[in-house]
Amino acid sequence: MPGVDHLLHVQQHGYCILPDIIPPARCPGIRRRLLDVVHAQRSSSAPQNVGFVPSVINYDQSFAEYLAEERLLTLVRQLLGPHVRISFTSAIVNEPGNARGDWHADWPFNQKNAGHISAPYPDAVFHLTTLWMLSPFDGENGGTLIVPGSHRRPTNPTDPASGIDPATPFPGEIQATGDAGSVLVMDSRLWHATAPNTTGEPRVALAVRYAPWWLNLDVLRPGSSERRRLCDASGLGENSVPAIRPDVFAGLAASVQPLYSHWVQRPDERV
Ligand SMILES: O=C(O)CCC(=O)C(=O)O
Repeated sequence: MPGVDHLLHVQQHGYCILPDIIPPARCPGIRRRLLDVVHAQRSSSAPQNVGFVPSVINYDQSFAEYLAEERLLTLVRQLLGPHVRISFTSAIVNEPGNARGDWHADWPFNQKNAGHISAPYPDAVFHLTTLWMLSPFDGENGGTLIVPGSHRRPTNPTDPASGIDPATPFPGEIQATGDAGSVLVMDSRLWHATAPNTTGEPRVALAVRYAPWWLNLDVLRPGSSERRRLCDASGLGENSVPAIRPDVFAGLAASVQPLYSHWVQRPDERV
């Protein structure tokens, strides 16, 4: 997207792609580390042929210095205000043969989660989803499917009342593509879906989400009373984001620590 005003692009279309947030020469090493972690720690709840590890930063910090990269954080702050924090840090590997996923908007707009803002929701930026391309994203290996402009709609296909079949291709859908080291920045309301990887190589990514200081994240925290209360009351499930180990937090760069200080494991807490 050379010459594009990234802020305007996110506001108008719901997404933009920032190139070179990770220097391309660093990507193969980080990719290998993430594949090793996914091999050892993969979550059993992810779809078939999708390797997923929540709070992957507890196992590998090779990418951590880039979480506060200046161009990225400037854009995040323009959209969310000056005081931001990280809500999710997950590894996502689309392995060869994975299936196309359902259209959805991310937390807190996914209506299937216990912690969600009910549709119709207000037209405002509450949360950002960033997908970090450790592999190049292309049309064959699972570059994320998106519906440009869908972030301005007051609902999304996770809501049965939207009348949208989440499993069906949507008019105007495109695939987000970019070189390794690029970051896809999306308003979390943007409708998106996992794309199939029809190549023989894994598509390696990080999903890092940024929240303003005022957004209550407690429902995501394993063992929190808020989580219990909302899950029990709604009967719905919720993403689980394990706390950051204190030794991992202590080793993070001074520019990155403020993004995680709200989520450091307490002495009485398990990760
Ligand atoms: O990995 C992808 O391309 C999409 C991931 C996704 O849909 C999500 O994290 O919400």
